[in-house]
Amino acid sequence: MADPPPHPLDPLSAQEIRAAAAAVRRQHATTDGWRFSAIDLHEPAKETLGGAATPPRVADIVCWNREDGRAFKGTVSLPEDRVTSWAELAPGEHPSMTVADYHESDEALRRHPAVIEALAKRGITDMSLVLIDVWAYGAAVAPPQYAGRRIGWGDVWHRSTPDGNPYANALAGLHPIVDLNTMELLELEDDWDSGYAAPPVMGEYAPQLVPGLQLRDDVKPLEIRQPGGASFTLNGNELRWQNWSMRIGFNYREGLVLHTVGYEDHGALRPVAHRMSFAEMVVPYRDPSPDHYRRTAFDIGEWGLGHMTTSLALGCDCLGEISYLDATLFDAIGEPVEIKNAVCIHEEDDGVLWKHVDDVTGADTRRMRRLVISFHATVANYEYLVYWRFQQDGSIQCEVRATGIMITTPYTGDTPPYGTKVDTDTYAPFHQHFIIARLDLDVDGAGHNTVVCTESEPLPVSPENPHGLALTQRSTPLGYESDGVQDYDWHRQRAWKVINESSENRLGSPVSYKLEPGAAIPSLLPADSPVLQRARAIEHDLWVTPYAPDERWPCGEFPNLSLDDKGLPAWTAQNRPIRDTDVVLWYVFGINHITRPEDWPVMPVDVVSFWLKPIGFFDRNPALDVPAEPGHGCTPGA
Ligand SMILES: [Cu+2]
Repeated sequence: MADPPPHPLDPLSAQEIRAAAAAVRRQHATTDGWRFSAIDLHEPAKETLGGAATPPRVADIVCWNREDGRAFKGTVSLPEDRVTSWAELAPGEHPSMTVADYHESDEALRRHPAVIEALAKRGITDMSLVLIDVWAYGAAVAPPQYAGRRIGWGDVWHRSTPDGNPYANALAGLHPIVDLNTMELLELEDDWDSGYAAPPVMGEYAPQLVPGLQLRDDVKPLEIRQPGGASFTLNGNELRWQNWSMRIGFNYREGLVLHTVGYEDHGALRPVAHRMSFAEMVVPYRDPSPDHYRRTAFDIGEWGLGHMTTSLALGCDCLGEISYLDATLFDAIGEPVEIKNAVCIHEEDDGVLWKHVDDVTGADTRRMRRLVISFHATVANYEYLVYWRFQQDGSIQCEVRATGIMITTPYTGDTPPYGTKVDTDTYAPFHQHFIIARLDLDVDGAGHNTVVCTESEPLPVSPENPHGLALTQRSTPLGYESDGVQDYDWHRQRAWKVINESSENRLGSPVSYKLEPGAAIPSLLPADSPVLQRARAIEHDLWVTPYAPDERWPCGEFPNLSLDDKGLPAWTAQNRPIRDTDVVLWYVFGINHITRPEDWPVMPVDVVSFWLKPIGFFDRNPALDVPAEPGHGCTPGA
C-alpha cells in the first residue's frame, strides 16, 4: 500500500530530502566538495492551507562549494523534481555551521603537528583525551586577514580519564583558528609562555568518577501508571487532547514547531496560534578576556537546534504513557539522518486545577492534567530542554530548562571579575541565554488581531479614591511596528494581549490571549557593542510584526560570521501597521547566568518560562467540565 500523501505542513521525508539533494546535484553539476546547510520544507503560506488545492511540496536549500567557497540558496519543487530557484548568497552571508564541520575540524586539528606540539608542552600526549570544540565567529571579532572565508575558532579540552567529562579541563590560552572549507589550521594562538598551569579540578559528574561519592539510598520507587492509556491521540503528526488540537513539525533549525494550534469550544474549532517555535537563541559570554571575547553562540542560526536534538529515553526524560515522534533531518552531503524519539508527547498530573470547600456540601476538587510536548537539544557542552505545555483551562506554558556543563577556565592570581570561582583556580564566566520565541498567534482567526499593551495603574488619593486603593487596568493598542517594540515593566505588571477586534465573548468584550511575560532579561550590552549589532533583536523583550511568511529569523537568515542584525530591526524599520491584522509576536526571554559553584561540574536545571493565557477567550472557566478523579471522594457525594 502506498503511503498516504503528506500533510502540507509535515516535515520533509527521507525520500524528499534525497530527491531535493539529487535535483541540486543534477542541475548544478555539483561535485563531492559541495555541502548542504539547509534542506527543509518550504512551508506553504497560511492562506494556501485548507483550500481546495493542496499546495505543492517544495524544499528550501542552502548549499556551497567547499572548493571555491561560493554558496547558493534555492528551492526544489518536489513534484516537478527540479530546482525552481537558485541564487548566490550575498557577500558577507555564510551558510550555517554543520555537524560535519564540528567533527571534521576536531579530527583534523587533533592530527595537526602544531596542535600536537602545543599539547606536548603541556604534558598531554594522548590525543584521544583531547576535544577541540569549534565555535562560529562574528565578523567584527574575526581576524580581518581571513575576511570572506568560512572560518571558526576552537577551544581545546582535555579529559582526565578516557571516560571522563571532556569539558572538565579547559586548556586556557590555546585556540586554533580553522578554515572550515579546507580544514586548514590558519593560526594556533598559544600563550604557553604566560605561565599558565592546569589546576587540579574535579570536573566529573558520572558517580563512578566522583571521588568518595556515596549515592543516596533513601529514594524509593516512584511510578507513573496510566492503566487506561494516554488521553491524547496522535494521527501522523496531528495531535488531539482535551479540546486542543495541533500539528507537530520539526526542522533542522528551530527543532520542534507547533502548527495550527486550536481549541474546540462547543463543537467549533477556534484557532489560537498558526505557528509557534523558537526562532533564535543568542548566548553572549560577558567576559572580555582572550579566552572568551569571541564566545557568542547563535545556537539556532549558527548551528540548528534540530541538528542538536538528542533521542529521549522513557523513564529518564519523560514518565508515563509516552508517544515519541522521530525526526528526519539531513547531513552535510545531503543524505537523510533520522533522530529516533526526537519529540516526546505525554500527559502529566499538575496538582489541583480548581477547588472549593463548602461548609454545607464539602470539598469539590479537580486535578489538573497537562499535555507536554518536549524535545532536548545538546549544544556541545550545554543542554536545552524545551517543554510546551497545554492545560485543560486553555492555558499554554512554554518552559525551557538549561543544564549541562558550564564553560570554565583556569586562572592565575585573583579571580577575574567576569565570572565566579567554581573550582581550584578555575572560574565560570558570566553569560546570558536569550531565546526568541516566534509566536504567530491567530486568536479566533488570522485577521483582525491587535496587540494591546496592558498595565496596572494605581490612582492617586483623591475625593473619589480617599484610601488610595483604586487600581485600574490601562490598555493601549499597538498601532505600528514602532509601538510593538516593548520592554517588560515589573512596576506596572505589563503584559500583552492579542485581541480579536471582530470576535466578542458573551460579555461583550473582544476575545483574547495574553502573553504573560516571564524571564524577560535586559541585554545589558552597550549600544555600540559588536555583539549587539549582530543581535539587536535581544535589545527588547517584545517585537510585533505583521505576518510575512519569509520573516522567520530575528537575527537574520545567516548569523554565521554576521556583522549586523538583518532580521527584526530591519523588518520593523518599515514601521508597518500592526492593528486589526494578522500579527506575529517575537518574545525574547532567557537566563542572565551569573554562574554558581553549585552549577559545577554539571548544572542543576535553571528553569524559565512564559505563558499564553486566555483572557475573555472563553465566557467562563472552560474547565468546569473536567470530571473528578473517580473513587477518591473529590466531589460531594462521591
Ligand atoms: Cu548558562
